[in-house]
Amino acid sequence: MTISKNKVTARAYTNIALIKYWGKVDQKLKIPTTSSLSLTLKDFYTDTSVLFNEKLLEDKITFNGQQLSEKKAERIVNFLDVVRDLAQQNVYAEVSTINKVPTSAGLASSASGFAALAASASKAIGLNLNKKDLSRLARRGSGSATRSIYGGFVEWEKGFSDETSYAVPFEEEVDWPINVVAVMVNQSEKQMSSSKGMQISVNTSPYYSAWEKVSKKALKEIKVAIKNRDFDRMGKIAEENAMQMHALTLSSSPDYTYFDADSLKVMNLVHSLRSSGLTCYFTMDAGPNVKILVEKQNTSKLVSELEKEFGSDKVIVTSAGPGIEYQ
Ligand code: 2P0
Repeated sequence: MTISKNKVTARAYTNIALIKYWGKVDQKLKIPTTSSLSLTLKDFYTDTSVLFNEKLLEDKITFNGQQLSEKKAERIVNFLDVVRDLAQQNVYAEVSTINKVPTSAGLASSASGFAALAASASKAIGLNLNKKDLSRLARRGSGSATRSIYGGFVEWEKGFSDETSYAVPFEEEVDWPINVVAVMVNQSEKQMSSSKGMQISVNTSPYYSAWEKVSKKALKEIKVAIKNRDFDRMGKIAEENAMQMHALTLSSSPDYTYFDADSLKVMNLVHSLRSSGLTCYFTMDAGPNVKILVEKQNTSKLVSELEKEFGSDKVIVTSAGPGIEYQ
């Protein structure tokens, strides 16, 4: 194994879960309680460059051009330790990250962030990982990053150990004209991190075992809907699964929520557009922004309705994106 003399740059795209991951059985290894399924997105990504350098006395980490404080860098340094352990190397790294994802606003910046870091750091240190092992490594950074190794529809099989918990592509090349419309109602950092929130739910929500049961069934059903190109069925399952996840936050002790007033407004608008014949479904993650699934022929109508209510700067249209890319 040889450490690269040149910096290695990788790009990873974020993903939105249609069947959510919300809880772990193992905190350190990030083994989830349930399997999940996502769609990788085209317009939200992270570029990360890594160079391991014998001369460094500590890891040096910059994020969007700013050097990170020790506290903010901690999670990244911990991840680099995992990479160093794996490669049996004791060298510090220079890491620079450019994010095209609003951080901590529920658009899974940790998904693209840790997937890009896993890809660039493992290659820079001289590990030549296949995609399965890259997915396992990305999982050590952030659960949702496990899925961002692949493009298109991706399933994260929960497994039961470090060896058995990784993502597999369900449909990498998506030839289905669907869009995801993100409504950015609020870009401020979230109060409750997903790591913390999900564990409170696992430990305290009386509905947690029901969640494990229904999401297993929903995963099976959504895969059939995707294969059959049944947009209505896919959207309905995804919307229901998102609300069932958010019911876990509301039923936790202490209770918490990622909804804010505008999130509810978007959800209500989706319901009313749907009853007026415009087929679209929403999903929401660990932040107030709402993502709407819509078929391409209905996108412009949906966008104009959203823009009337929230303004054009708040509405972003994207679609299926690719897996990890090296530059
Ligand atoms: C998901 N989310 O499946 C779910 C749905 C948010 C809501 O994965 O603790 O940042 O780092 O594994 O991956 C966000 O949680 O949490 C997430 P950790 P992560 O996309």
